[in-house]
Amino acid sequence: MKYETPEFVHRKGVVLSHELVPYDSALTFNAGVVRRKADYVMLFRNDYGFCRKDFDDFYAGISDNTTPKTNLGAAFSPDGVNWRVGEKPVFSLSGKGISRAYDPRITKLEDGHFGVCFAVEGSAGVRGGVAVTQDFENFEVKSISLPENRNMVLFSEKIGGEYVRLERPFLASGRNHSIWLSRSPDLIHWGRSEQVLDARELPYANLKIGPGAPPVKTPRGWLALIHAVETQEKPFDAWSRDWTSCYYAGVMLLDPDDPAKIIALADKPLLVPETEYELSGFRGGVIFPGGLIAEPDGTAKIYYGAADTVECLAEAKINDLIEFCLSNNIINNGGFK
Ligand code: M1P
Repeated sequence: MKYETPEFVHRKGVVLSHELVPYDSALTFNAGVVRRKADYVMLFRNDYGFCRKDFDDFYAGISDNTTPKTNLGAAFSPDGVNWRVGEKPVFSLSGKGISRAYDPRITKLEDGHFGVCFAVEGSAGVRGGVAVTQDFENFEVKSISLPENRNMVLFSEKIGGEYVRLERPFLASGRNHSIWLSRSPDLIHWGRSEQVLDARELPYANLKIGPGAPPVKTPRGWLALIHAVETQEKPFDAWSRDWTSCYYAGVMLLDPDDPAKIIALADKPLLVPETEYELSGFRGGVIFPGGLIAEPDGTAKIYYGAADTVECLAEAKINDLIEFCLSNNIINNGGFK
């Protein structure tokens, strides 16, 4: 690998896999996580209805069952490490040109509700949705964007009196998809969009980037995880044999009052696929961060999907994440802003 995970990031391993799910499940990954008063809640992407053998059969010309069905499951934990999955899936969308919803991210909002962002796939392409819930059983969908957009994350506070989200529209060129910020008075109508980061400005991306977990407020600004995609020459060990996209997790600090402005952005990734469970699976080489929890003792819990197959946890000190952004900052080093 061209990059290495820095030493201050400590992997805790896989925290959720399909074996823990009491309903049809093949892959459990790309979760959003939030801490409540007495426990932690995770919404995870649950792909089902196919398995590795279907891909082997596909390459042997005897099956074409390579498209999963997807729903979202909920899991609960007393400590953020040990998880119990609820009895049935809690969220799915289909109909009106939508075939499935996936990649949830959760934000605790100021009014006590939880904002849930997700992507939907369908006949018109990929779109980004925003819902709210109080109990993780009933969800009110507030808005679903125009195609082509996804990887939405909500900020936990209104800024300048408005809800704010990061998102990742697709460019018509098919490359260099970049991170944007939009604002809303009501979680329904979104606009006043600004570009935050162009994929071409990030040294460890050569294809696309996207927002990761909902940003966490720190004394130095909003700490925001991203994912960045760099295509490699050699394919990873993946169910589909030609998978060459390497997904890193990265980190940046955004201005507390104007989060469309980056204060600091490290020139190298925060998490690099290195372990067996990150390097091989449905799509080997993928690290996809969707949850960042700031603990009272200064530890950050980083939740990420690995290889589009399992959900993992890594920990780091919040101060080390901030220092990593500041000391490797491409903005101060004659970067792009
Ligand atoms: O397979 C890797 C990831 O690909 C997409 O992410 P993005 O378009 O942001 O790079 C998503 O399908 C995601 O679910 C998946 O993990």
